[in-house]
Amino acid sequence: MVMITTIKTLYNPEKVNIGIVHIGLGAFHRGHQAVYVEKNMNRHKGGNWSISAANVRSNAELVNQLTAQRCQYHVAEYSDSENATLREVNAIGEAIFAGDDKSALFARLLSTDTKIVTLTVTEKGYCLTPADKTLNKNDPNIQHDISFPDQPKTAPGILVEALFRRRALGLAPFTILSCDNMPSNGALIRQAVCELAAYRGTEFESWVSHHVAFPSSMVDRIVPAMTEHSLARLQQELHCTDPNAVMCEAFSQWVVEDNFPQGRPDWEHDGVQMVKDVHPFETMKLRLLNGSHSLLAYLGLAANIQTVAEAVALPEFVTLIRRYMTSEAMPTLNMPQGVNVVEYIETLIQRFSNDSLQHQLSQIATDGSQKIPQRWLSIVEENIVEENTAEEKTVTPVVALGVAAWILYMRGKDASNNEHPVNDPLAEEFNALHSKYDKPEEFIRHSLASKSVFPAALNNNDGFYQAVLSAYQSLLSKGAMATINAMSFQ
Ligand code: CS2
Repeated sequence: MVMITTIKTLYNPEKVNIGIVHIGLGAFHRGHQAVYVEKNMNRHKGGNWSISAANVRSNAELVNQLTAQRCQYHVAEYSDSENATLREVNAIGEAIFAGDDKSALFARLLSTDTKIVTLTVTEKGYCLTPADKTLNKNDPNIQHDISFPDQPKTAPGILVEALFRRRALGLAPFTILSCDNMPSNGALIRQAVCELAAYRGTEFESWVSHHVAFPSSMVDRIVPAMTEHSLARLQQELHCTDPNAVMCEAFSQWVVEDNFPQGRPDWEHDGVQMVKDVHPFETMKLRLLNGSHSLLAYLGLAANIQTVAEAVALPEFVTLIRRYMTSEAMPTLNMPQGVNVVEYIETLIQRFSNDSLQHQLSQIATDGSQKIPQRWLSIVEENIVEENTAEEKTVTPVVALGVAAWILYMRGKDASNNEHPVNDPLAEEFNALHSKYDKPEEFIRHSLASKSVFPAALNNNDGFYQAVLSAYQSLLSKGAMATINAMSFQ
């Protein structure tokens, strides 16, 4: 039996105005940002900050389904398997699928009412090279957007074209707010937009860099992708038959850099932390929460485990992530003022144990090449610089084990040679490396030399190489559980 609390919309959705355009309409947007906007409009009984939410590549089906329900949907927030809040949300005023025809999206982006454009386009949507964070000019979609700027395919290309047209019309720009899991995400979208804008002339590029604000933000809520199974559970447990509902944890956090020259909702009254510097929050969350998630994903999958809650039900995994967080990640963090790191870590472990979510490890494992640089590799890099050890001994054995498990996953075959799909932009590159170098020594050396993922300091670092190699060999010969055991209790 689940105890259900229900929360209804308190404003008339027909009487609000759209002020935010969001690109990347998935479960996370519906369960996180849209809920903060909903709370804001509930408090004001309406307002001008309703959202026009767009998908530009995939998921036209969700757009159609939402439109069929006038964009009303529900968010089921589970504190645990016995307590949930079912929230009605009307904060999305319209849903747009901007595939080949982007006219509806551009109409919104050019509206004088649009003050903010928010993004959840995932790490790869920024079209930056993971290792050095500059625009990836080898990306065919970026090449397309450089050659045909008025028919953009990428998120940075769409933003540049919209800003170009706004400037030509004499309109003020909008503020671009990144809500993706990357440190300094505002600076990253600025980098992509400005590099691309430079192809439209230096004058325009200078207008963008002087007039467009790119605040950073740290977003946090565990919102797994919806499945038939989770929809069926909502129906059974909460009597909710909404096909667009999302299921998530009760916890939610949004820390936003307060830099909105075109105006913003008064989110500080809705639980959003509006701050001057988001960076300490971002690194804390990425290295502790997301870094642990990635460890659970690659090692859990190697041990044939399917969900986060199943992994942390095993004491070995809890010991492993606790050790990673306290001995490897924590020493590199400048914790935000007022946050107690020990409590933060314990809360994370509790959040991971929320078994009502059934958060699939395979979902977290997606796009690892875009995720591990900011989650793990920056930790190793900083440790190397700080230690400056002559013998190059690695001080981050758990990250080395994680990297070994990631490389194993990227082969597309587990230790027993059972195949699995690899959903990652660099899947082919790593598959080719594996076919070319069948000796573990060579495969690992060449994998770590991949400049698309590993920073220069790790391309040829002997201590790190030895640690990854021995972990990889142990994963192959002893399997994941024995490897973790040997490491956690040594
Ligand atoms: C996860 C995140 O899929 C992943 O990579 O680590 O989506 C995670 O659930 C969120 O960042 C939590 O805020």
